[in-house]
Amino acid sequence: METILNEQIEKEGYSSNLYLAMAVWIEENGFNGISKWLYAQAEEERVHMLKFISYIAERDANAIIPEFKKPPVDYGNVKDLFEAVLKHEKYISSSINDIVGKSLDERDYTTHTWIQWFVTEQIEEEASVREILDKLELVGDKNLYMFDRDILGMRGTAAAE
Ligand code: OFO
Repeated sequence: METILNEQIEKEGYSSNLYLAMAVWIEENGFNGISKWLYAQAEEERVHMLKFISYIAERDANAIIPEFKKPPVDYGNVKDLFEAVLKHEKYISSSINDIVGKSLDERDYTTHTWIQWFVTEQIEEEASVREILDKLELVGDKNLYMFDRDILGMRGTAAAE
């Protein structure tokens, strides 16, 4: 269990860096709304990483801060970028499911209960990215200015600050 939880530290930390890299790229391309959404997302992923670190420590195990691979520097276009976010979130959901499965295999009901917060979080995160992709489909390439202006209304207040 300690190993798989440590692996998740790396995945959450990489998620944070990935969204940061996306935020920087999209900001350079003039989409300030989308970049704020991504900066807020990067912050959330950092908080997720910290939750794993403190849970491991609480269970009297060793949390290890890993090396992170470098995220890409170019994400194509706005739609490609959000497709990449969805793909990444699906990957994270499946790794959270692996932790759920392992906690049951090992009869570690404490971890099983604790990880449920992430199960719910992943459902919400995937749904919110799907909603964004649906909106992008609706507005089409010509109205990206409006999409960029409105995206901050599609998440909590953190991104709007
Ligand atoms: Fe996007 O999620 Fe962390 O867990």
